[in-house]
Amino acid sequence: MKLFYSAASPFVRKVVVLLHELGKTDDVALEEVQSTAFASDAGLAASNPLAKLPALVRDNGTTLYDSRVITAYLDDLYEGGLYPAGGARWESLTLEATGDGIMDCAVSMTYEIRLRPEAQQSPDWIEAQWAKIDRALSVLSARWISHLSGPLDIGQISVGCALSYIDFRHGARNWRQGNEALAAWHERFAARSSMGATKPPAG
Ligand SMILES: N[C@@H](CCC(=O)N[C@@H](CS)C(=O)NCC(=O)O)C(=O)O
Repeated sequence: MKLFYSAASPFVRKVVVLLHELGKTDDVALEEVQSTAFASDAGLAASNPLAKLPALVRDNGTTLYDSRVITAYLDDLYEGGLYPAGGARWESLTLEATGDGIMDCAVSMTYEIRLRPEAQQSPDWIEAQWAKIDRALSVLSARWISHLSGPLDIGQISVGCALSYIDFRHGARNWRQGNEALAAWHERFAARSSMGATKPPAG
């Protein structure tokens, strides 16, 4: 299989962390692409009409996207157990959606700051996105620490990658203040070898 890949993307990182956790990195070749909302990579767009990363090309030639579909597929393929069965499944999926939603907001802020000409940037938009992240962090702190501290699941992987992305692109936001328990959980999660192996390069 082949994964359209960028080391800076938190959505891609989710997929690669899952592969590390399942011990299956050798099964998926990484194809690095430079693709932005303003300049889509042609090869990626041919496989995923939305031209978003990640996209997984399977050995039969069909492509899966987006990250949630890819992680669910790989977990199913390898019987990884990162999407628990029964009632716990909905908790894991909701936690995954929370992590993914934080990524959506944080990536949107990055695009506003890094891709749009300064005169066209909207500080109100950036702050509105941060307000969503801030609310989500408060809810993670208030209601999810026990789940985050339980057996590894896709929700933890998503939230771990989302928090690390905030550090990577929006480190000045000081998200740990007021979220001390979440910060302590993240410190432990970030020490996993899967996270160490998928650290984005600076820049
Ligand atoms: N919901 C998608 C979001 C993917 C996404 O936004 N990826 C970004 C990279 S971090 C991207 O490819 N952006 C390029 C674009 O918007 O054209 C997923 O979970 O895969």
